[in-house]
Amino acid sequence: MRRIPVVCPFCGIGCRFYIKVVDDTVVDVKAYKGESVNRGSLCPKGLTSTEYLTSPSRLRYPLKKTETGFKPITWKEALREITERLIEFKKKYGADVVGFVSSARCTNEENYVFQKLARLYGTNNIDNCSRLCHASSMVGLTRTLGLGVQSSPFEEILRTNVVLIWGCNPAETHPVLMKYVLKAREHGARIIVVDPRRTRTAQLADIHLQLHPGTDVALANSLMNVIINKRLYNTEFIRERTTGFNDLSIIVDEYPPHVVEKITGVKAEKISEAARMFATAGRGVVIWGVGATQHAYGTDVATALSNLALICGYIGREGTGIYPLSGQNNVQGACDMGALPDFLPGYIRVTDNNGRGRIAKLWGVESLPAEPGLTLIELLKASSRGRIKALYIVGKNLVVSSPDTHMAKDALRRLEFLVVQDIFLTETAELADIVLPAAAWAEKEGSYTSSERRVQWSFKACDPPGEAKPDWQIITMIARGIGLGAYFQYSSVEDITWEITKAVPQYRGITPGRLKENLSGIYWPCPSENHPGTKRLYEKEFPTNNGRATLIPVKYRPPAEAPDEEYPFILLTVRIVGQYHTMAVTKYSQSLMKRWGEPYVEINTNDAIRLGIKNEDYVLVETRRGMIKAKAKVTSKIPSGVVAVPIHWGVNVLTSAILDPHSKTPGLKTCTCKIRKA
Ligand SMILES: Nc1nc2c(c(=O)[nH]1)N[C@H]1C(S)=C(S)[C@@H](COP(=O)(O)OP(=O)(O)OC[C@H]3O[C@@H](n4cnc5c(=O)[nH]c(N)nc54)[C@H](O)[C@@H]3O)O[C@H]1N2
Ligand SMILES: Nc1nc2c(c(=O)[nH]1)N[C@H]1C(S)=C(S)[C@@H](COP(=O)(O)OP(=O)(O)OC[C@H]3O[C@@H](n4cnc5c(=O)[nH]c(N)nc54)[C@H](O)[C@@H]3O)O[C@H]1N2
Ligand code: SF4
Ligand SMILES: [Mo]
Repeated sequence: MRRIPVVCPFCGIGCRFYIKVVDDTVVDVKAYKGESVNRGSLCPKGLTSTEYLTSPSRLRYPLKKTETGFKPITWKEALREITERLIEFKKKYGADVVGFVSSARCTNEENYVFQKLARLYGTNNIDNCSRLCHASSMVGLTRTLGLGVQSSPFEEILRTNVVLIWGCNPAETHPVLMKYVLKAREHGARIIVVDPRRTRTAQLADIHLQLHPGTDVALANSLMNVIINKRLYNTEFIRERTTGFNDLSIIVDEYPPHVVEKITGVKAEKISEAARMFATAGRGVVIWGVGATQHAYGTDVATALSNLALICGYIGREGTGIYPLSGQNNVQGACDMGALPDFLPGYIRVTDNNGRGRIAKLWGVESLPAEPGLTLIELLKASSRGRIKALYIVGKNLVVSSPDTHMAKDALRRLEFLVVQDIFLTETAELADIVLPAAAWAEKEGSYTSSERRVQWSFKACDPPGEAKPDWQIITMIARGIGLGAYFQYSSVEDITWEITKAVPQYRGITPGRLKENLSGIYWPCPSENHPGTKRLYEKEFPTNNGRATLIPVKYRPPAEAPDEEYPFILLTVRIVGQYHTMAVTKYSQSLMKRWGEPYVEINTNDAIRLGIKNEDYVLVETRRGMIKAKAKVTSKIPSGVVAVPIHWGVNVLTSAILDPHSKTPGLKTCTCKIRKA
């Protein structure tokens, strides 16, 4: 029997566990009890994560689309076709007609080589799934703090006095983080939850601010209004470590609780009580999720939450911190590696001549493209218009996860050439000209970076099925095929990890050797090989020009779609603990499907009575873009006028592709709808 240490392939908490292998067969999963984030516990997804690996539906051979469907082809044929087409597009139209979509499910090394391929091919048209969740936080926090990441490790939560959880339901989505919150509560910390629904997380709160969807900026400003008017803020911190307090005070003055009660539906006294509880705790943390960020004003919400933490001085000290949770297991790493249209590895702007020059020199080329590329949804929109002619998508089920499925499918169908590299024949792969079979997490090795900035090595436990290969190998083969072989001389994953230590300043001391020895991982920034890594950021200064954080006031703007006579309800798209995103992999897990196998629509009890809908009746939910059918779950946990649908069963036929102007994140979280009995 062998016990192979791996990192969970699902969420950004980054749990560590062992896979037990007997005679090359995976037999069991066992949580790692050492100094990992999970210290012995795992959620249902982690526990069942090996089930889908052996599914007979796994992709085994490269596939080519023919008139009669897909036919298996050899790797040689697949590579020839892809590389010939890539060369042809560049010659005929220039490199910017091709887009690259990277995977937050792949390793740092794979994201690194993929963005390198895009850039050496000649374009910055590369993005990853952070665009759908995390980008608003990245942009909002970069403008306030200088860097868009989680400031502190989760263990800080154990030393805090108040936990503010905003637009996030960790009881379902980050169960291992929830353990930290519950422990903090045992030690006496207070919990405040901001969510339109009475979620499993909200049920544990001391105060639940059940706001109308989309009114977050008004509520955050009102909390600050109380904190400033009652002088509950941290004068010293504001004076020494921030700028912009006066401007902020002027704007939040427009949001007294009695005014904001009318916008948010939250009672004025409750706003004041929460503000007092938060600001007077001495130590506090703010955790937020995609209920805060997936809106056309998501960047403003992230900015407002950053302001709120700053005026209380809840950054850079023990028991404090901001936690813009990164969703997928390696979305943090994908961004760190520069799988972004505006940033090179290590958050160097593509427009920064010096920084770009340094990377070009490291890669041994004269120059690199200096124009920012298109973001994820912009790539789709440009495909619809014929401006993007080919896409190479790695590990992303874009057809199902993007807003407005009809638009997304149409965009992909219009492409002249689509390559999808995945572990299953997903809805997106079905539209491809060539499908490439990838090895899954346990079948390859490499590093992943969790929401904590904790970089961990995952070892190989078993072989991939058929002729599937690790993503980094496939990407390297394609690079060689288009004449970039000299820049992709990697014979192992470690060769790439070493290059990352040179390209990404924050990873300088994070060598493959250290990663393999330290199963508990290393936190970036880690400037040298003897540096232990940095758990808590901003203790002395912020990475801004003047070392201070900037308080940037933001104003409330009403949601893009307001309920009207035709579409009187607000639809929320939410997650449940036992399913993951588009179900691309979880639908092959029998244990999860048995318990969490069916979609539903949460509807308020009074609304249901009014519409003649009983629990478990089939209902139709319709928006301006599409319709779904599912069973009703009649409940008082959701307010009247709001319905909620789990995202996992193709919810995006309903949603809209409206984008936040700053982060280009789509408003996936809410839109208006109507509902009736089927
Ligand atoms: N089981 C499971 N876990 C996951 C995932 C999964 O698919 N399944 N995905 C992972 C990924 S990639 C991510 S990004 C995270 C996301 O993790 P979460 O952010 O926790 O995910 P959601 O359930 O989508 O949204 C959180 C909450 O936002 C609330 N909400 C909706 N609209 C609003 C609003 O206008 N304002 C406020 N304040 N709240 C609102 C919803 O009611 C919901 O309870 O989860 C990760 N973990
Ligand atoms: N309406 C609505 N829509 C949403 C959201 C929402 O809250 N509401 N949430 C958004 C968010 S936060 C996110 S993160 C996205 C998620 O969107 P996606 O990333 O598209 O969702 P997944 O289903 O996780 O797809 C990941 C794909 O990677 C493949 N894969 C897994 N491992 C590997 C590997 O090692 N190699 C390769 N090549 N492929 C692999 C899987 O088979 C799957 O096809 O959804 C977004 N969509
Ligand atoms: S909490 Fe996240 S990382 Fe941990 S076991 Fe569950 S899905 Fe995996
Ligand atoms: Mo996400």
